Amino acid sequence: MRIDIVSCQPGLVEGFLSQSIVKNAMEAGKVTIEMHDIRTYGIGNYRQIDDYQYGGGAGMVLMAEPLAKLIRDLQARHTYDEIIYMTPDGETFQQKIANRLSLKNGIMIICGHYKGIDQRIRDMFVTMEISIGDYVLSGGEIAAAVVTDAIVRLIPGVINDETSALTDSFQDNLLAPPVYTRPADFEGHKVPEILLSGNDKLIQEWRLEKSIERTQERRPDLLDK
Ligand code: 6GU
Repeated sequence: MRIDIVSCQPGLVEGFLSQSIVKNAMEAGKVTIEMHDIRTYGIGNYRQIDDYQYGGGAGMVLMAEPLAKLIRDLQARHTYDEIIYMTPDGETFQQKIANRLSLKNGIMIICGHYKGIDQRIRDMFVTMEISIGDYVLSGGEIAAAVVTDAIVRLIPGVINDETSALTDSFQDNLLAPPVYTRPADFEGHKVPEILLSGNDKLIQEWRLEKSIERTQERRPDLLDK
């Protein structure tokens, strides 16, 4: 899988890429991730990439020309199943979107800044718009890192335990059950007896029951889906 991230502040994502599980995935050859700085395609001696918006109003807009050049250069070298624009007015990111994207060969993720990008780039190139929730970030980079992490950890072999990602919260609209490790008694707080029983069938039943309980308590909306 290949992920190209287009941004005017690539450093924000690079820190994450060089430290995380995503780094292991890249080193294992499971995914190739490249950052592309819009500034490189800026116009004139000052490498201009943004300008005032037509119609007036505060806030700069990322210009169409540098972005179009960068996107077309990438398209000339690689094939993209999706060109994603990170924006608070996009579709809210969900596990099922991560699942779907983890099966793609190539995706491009464009990070906006300031007031966003010229609408014509969205009209001409973008195939999917994603928000990571109902709050506003100052740029799309952290959101792109969130989406990249959620996708990459689903690629087979990226997490040591292959079945681990499938038992995450949200994979079947249920939150994950509580987990425990040694010691069996911590300051008088004991691990539920059943987890020490060695009876796998009973343990699975207990986990499902706890998952349902926790979901009912914290996210009843998930059970309606
Ligand atoms: Cl994708 N971008 C920005 N700037 N803010 C956001 C977001 C994205 N998702 C939620 N808030």
